[in-house]
Amino acid sequence: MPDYTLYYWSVPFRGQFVRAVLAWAGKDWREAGDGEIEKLMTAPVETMPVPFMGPPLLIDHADDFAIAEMPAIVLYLGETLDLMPATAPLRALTMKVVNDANDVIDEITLQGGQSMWTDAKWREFVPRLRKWMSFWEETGRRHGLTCEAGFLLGGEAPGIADVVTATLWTTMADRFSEIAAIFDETAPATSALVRRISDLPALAGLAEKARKDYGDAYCGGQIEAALRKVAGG
Ligand SMILES: N[C@@H](CCC(=O)N[C@@H](CS)C(=O)NCC(=O)O)C(=O)O
Repeated sequence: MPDYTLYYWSVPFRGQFVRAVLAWAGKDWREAGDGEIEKLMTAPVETMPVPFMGPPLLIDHADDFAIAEMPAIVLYLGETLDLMPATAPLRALTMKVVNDANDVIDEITLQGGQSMWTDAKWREFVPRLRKWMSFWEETGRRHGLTCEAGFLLGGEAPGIADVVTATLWTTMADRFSEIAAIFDETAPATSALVRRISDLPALAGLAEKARKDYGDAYCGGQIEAALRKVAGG
């Protein structure tokens, strides 16, 4: 049996960050699937492996430990699999990038579809999206990232910040042509970085599996359909 069970819907979206860290670390995991997730979400809180509102939720069977909230899961994997940077500032920056990524996907889906995109709303949002993208470009610039080489937080090898960055932007850009164009123009060095990182075998294999398992799906539901209309399918 694999070491981990991941509870996340059959779409990439927020769960893909956890899948990417697991894949990058060379770990196997079982996907619980939509039915089990629904069952767990509606179970009494006292019986949940960890109190949670919505997935992702990860169970580490070897440690008999369960954790929810995407950044907390990534931190747990980073700590236990020895993937976090060596210094406190770089560890804090790593988690800042993970939390920024979580904020971006909330904003791109209007907080999980609480309202729907219209052309006007999207046009109004694009400067803010560019501002988000520029955070990655500026963070990379401050750590020596160029279009040709380097990593988001410097160093000699990719870290969790790079894996999460690549997952955030390639998953989105590969599915929404307008976002891809804005990203290439606004954040060229980050765009080059995410292509380099996504080409690493573990992440390339995961992206291929997502295509096979989920097709073109990004976050699913009506909000994905609305996003496709404004941001290109
Ligand atoms: N802050 C949580 C958000 C969790 C969340 O919103 N999960 C979504 C899927 S991405 C869900 O299915 N939520 C169901 C619900 O909140 O009822 C995290 O970062 O993990």
